[in-house]
Amino acid sequence: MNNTINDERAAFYQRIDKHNLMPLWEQLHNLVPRQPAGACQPALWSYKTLRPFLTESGDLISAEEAVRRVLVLENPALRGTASITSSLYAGLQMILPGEVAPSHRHSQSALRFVIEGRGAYTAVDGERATMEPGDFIITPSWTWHDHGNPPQLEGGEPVIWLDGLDIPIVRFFDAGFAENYEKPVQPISRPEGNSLARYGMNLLPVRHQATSHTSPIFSYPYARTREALETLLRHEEIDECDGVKLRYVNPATGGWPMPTIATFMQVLPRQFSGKTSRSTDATVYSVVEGRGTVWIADQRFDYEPRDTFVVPSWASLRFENQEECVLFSFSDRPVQQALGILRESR
Ligand code: GTQ
Repeated sequence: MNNTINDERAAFYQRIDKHNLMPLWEQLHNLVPRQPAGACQPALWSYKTLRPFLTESGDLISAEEAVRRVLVLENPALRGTASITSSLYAGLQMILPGEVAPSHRHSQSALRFVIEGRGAYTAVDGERATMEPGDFIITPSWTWHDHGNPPQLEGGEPVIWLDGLDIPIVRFFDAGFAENYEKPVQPISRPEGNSLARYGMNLLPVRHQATSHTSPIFSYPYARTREALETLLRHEEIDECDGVKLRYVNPATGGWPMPTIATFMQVLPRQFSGKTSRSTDATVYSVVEGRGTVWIADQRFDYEPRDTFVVPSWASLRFENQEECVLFSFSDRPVQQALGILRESR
């Protein structure tokens, strides 16, 4: 009897399969899981291990030929998709003294988080920002951007940063466009520091109307972020999960710097034994200062400065460290908030 019905069902599935049909009841539990069940795995990329590969890539291809000389950090469970989480892309980009990564623009939003080296710049819509380690820089959707490392008198140094893009999100929507600028380097129309003076001093131009989805500031220097964290660490309550954690904002709206990617900076105090938290926005971390331990789901990772690690959606997360640690991070939180599906538990 049971066999008969199973055979009949199997035969039915085969017949409807030819018509591009499938029975929901065989898949319902996978399609509407009780809790997040994505493929994304916890992982850590040791900077010590991958730094020599960046040097090698510098001998193999120029920034001009590569357009962007990047080693993509692929989640071990998402190989072949250029994704570090289901929704986000991350890579380490290197630019050598004298090189230019030519100007282009695309629908995808990008962030740069500077890891190593000084003297390079990113130009965004007519203004340059010199890159210093720990700086957070945005290149919003459809803005012209090029990167350069002008030759210095003393020779200069390689500059390396973490790229975070919403490539998988834009790919999901099939909404991606891109074009190259007519020249490798875009013209400069405003002096460096102009947007920070206009929008980054707790002041706004008097008739400024916030009309854009993106922050009018495109460089958030580490020196200021670090000072804020230091002050709060000394005077404020420490969150038992996050230490002291701040989010980067669009100063004209209080919203996120870009509509698809949230960014954060946090300091974990000395002798910290954090409580467990979880959240549906899978998050990529870049270690700025200090060595420590992070528990992600049931895995332990020991990190040091410049390492990158990824925390999947709804994985339990717990920090433990002796030294004071500073961590930069980014996630798709603005998208989940806009859709009303963000969930956290602490
Ligand atoms: O710098 O414009 O890592 O377009 C991937 C795609 C960097 C960039 C990436 C890009 C860029």
